[in-house]
Amino acid sequence: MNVGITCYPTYGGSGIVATELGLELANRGHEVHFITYANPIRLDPGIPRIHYHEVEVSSYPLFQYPPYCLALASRMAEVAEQHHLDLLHVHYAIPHSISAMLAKDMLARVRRLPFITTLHGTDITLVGTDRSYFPITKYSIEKSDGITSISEYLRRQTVDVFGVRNDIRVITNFVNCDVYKPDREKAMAKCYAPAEGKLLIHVSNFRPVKRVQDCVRILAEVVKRAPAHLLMVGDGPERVPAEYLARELGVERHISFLGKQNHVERIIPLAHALLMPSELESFGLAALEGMACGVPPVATRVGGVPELISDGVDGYLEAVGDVAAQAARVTALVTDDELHDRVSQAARRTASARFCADKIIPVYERYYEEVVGAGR
Ligand code: GMT
Repeated sequence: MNVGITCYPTYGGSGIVATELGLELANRGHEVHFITYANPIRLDPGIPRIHYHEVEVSSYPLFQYPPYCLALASRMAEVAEQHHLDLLHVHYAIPHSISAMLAKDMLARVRRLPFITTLHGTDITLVGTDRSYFPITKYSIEKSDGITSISEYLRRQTVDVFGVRNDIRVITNFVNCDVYKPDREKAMAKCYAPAEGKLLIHVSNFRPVKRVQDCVRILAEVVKRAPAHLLMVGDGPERVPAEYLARELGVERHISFLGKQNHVERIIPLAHALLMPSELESFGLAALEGMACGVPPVATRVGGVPELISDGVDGYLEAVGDVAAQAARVTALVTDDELHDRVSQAARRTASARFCADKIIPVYERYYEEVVGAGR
């Protein structure tokens, strides 16, 4: 198939899922056209069957807000016509599905161009419920030829909040289990924490919803009982407050802020536990990446996370903001090798059995066939 994919190309779960999906589809012989305003961060250039079309938004003194949504729609229509796209697959409803809808209308006289919208979470739970975006988000969902959601939780939320009647297909996040894999020796860990015991890791876009400061508080509790060092991977508005808190709690030498990293699959396997203390996660891709690497996640019982983690089996779920409980779980994992091995192996098993790319990508392919076939 010829597939057009649009996503936010910067750091964020939806862009990562879209990029990994495109790479997996290209590996399986599809022609994949990314239509975005920048090269998606995990997309290394020069991969066969991957094409990149940049969306340029020209500014003009009259445009206080350059109309990205329209520039994207024009580019989508152009690419679809030139490269005979079978469908557009947009990630994150706002504004991508509206642009796809316009592109579809623009081509309607020439050919059918169905589009699928994948809902990732904040497009529904935060942005979409903002009154100014609510009607257009609802409309874009209703107009999509196919809708997927990354968890059952998000599917229910979408139906409850927007009252839409579309069939919303749950297709979960996935991970490439050959790329994300355990490293039992963890030999490179000492490059990050020479003499400071086990590594902990947090990976996110450092937005308030991630409760990044809880990671610092958890680390501060853990180091009272066992030597540990926390790697903070990513960047965003909560980074500076977290750095400040680390100094305030006197634990700054036990934490490294690594910023944005393109190859987290090389760093995650070095850790003994992954911290995900989020206020909300519709799925929790970072936890899945940790599990595939045999790194047990210590997370919060929110949104779609219980669909991924079985508490006490392949990771832990605690209440949002309960730093003491999360710190106790992490302390147990870094001090009890037998417990760590058991949870680590179960985490890898869950990732392999339910969320590996080779299980999920065929589900997307079948859905593409269904949506494209519906118009024949
Ligand atoms: O919160 C993020 O990491 C960004 C956000 C996005 O849409 O870019 O992530 C959402 O999509 C991820 C990939 O599908 C999910 O794994 C995250 O759980 C979800 N984030 C939230 O729901 C807060």
